[in-house]
Amino acid sequence: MMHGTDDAKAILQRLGVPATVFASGDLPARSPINGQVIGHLRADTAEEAKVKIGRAAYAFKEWRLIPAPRRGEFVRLLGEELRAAKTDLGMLVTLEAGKIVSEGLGEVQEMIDICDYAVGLSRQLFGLTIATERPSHRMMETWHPLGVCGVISAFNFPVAVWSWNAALAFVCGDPVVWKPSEKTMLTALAVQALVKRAADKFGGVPDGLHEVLIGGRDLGELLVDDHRVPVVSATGSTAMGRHVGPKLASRFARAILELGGNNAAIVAPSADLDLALRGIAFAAMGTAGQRCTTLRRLFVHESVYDTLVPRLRKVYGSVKIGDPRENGVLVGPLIDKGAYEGMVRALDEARAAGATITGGERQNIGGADAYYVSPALVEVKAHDGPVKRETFAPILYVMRYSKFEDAIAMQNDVGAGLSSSLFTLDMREAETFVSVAGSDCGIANVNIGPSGAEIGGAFGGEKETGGGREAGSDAWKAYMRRATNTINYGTTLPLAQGVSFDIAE
Ligand code: UN1
Repeated sequence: MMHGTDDAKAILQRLGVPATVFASGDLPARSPINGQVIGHLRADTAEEAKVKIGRAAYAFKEWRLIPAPRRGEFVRLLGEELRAAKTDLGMLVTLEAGKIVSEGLGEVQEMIDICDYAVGLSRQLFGLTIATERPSHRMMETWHPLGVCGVISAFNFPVAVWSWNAALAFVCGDPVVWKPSEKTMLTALAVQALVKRAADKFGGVPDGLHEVLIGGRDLGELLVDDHRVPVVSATGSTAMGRHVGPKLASRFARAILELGGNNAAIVAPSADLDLALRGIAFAAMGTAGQRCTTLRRLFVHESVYDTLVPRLRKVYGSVKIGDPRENGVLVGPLIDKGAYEGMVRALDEARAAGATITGGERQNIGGADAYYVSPALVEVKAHDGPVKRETFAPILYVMRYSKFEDAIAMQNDVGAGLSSSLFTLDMREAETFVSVAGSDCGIANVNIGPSGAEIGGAFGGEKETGGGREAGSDAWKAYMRRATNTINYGTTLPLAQGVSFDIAE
């Protein structure tokens, strides 16, 4: 068995982070695998953070003038660095966030994918040419770089969510100032070193194109409040979003919010139950229930409940929990004690309301400072109480339904609106689910679970999830500003709407 501490240090050094950076300071970086401290970092002071934002604002003046396809070349080089570093960076994600190896690698793959996407996008940042009502006029849209993009990211996808924002921001002409989670600062430093490698290869990247703020919530606030940052993409809880959203609105900055989810799956009578079982297991237990897209609520039709749920109970009882580096382990640790306590609270509440719980116990793995739990399958009587809020832990609440419309209504009857799914072979149900009368979420899937989206689609959700969209489709538009241009190449000045305004001379 590898030793977490030494491993992380060796990886960081290979990725180009000098040992001095994580050798001393007030901020301990811990591994949830065993609770051990794997480094110490020094927090940026408010003054230092402001200087970094200033450097990024200065870099904008230069970066915005570099043609977008050239900016794309920088992102292509970054993608190459990520390919070369995939094993190391993936393992660092495993060490710092506790993901199983395959998911750690998957997260880095997601970064590579968005880089590839952004390279192509760098030649497609186009606007429309629009018919004008005036003769000898042309009307068009131009998309311009917006300015410094602030990125606030969470521990659970410590690097992929950064890359969705950064790869797009870079090709769109925006520098990035990144405030990573205090729980995953080492992966952020590793990424910063890889960005630097790509920048050195590119040559001529302005100083300050990418800055990392190391520290606590105060630095996130500072970023949110700084008028030199016109767009902030923030990933985290709905509570965080309620705080950040109004602050950004008060200075008319753009907010890309990716907040809580309380994602559901509906299993209909016609569902392929083998497929549903696999889909549910990955979505509910994967990443130890710590994805914003994790499956948290399951509505099973009464005609298949007694076939599916016992099978699910069996899977819950047999899934391997343990050190995420070990072969065969599917469920690693919770991030910390707070996460464990949140899980206990939710389960206590459900139990008090009469739920039947399979699993949910703390496991004796990794020592006193590590928090491993068996995933909990919680059969509830009513769609109420803890079922209706997000607990960032592997808890799956299961309920019966009899009418499809009721299942859709329950699935929509929560604050969050991130992701949703339906298992069915009935095309009427499938089409209804993805129609306006179906799921109210930003992501609605059929015959796959709610998690594990690929980068080509826009990622994000409605209602208390915050409304932001990141990654694919036209999410890039949030990182640019649109100018509508009307050009008169004639010799007269016809006014729109037939207005006349004849001056005497
Ligand atoms: C998150 O949990 O913040 O769709 C992001 C998914 C991943 C991203 C999750 N591609 O589950």
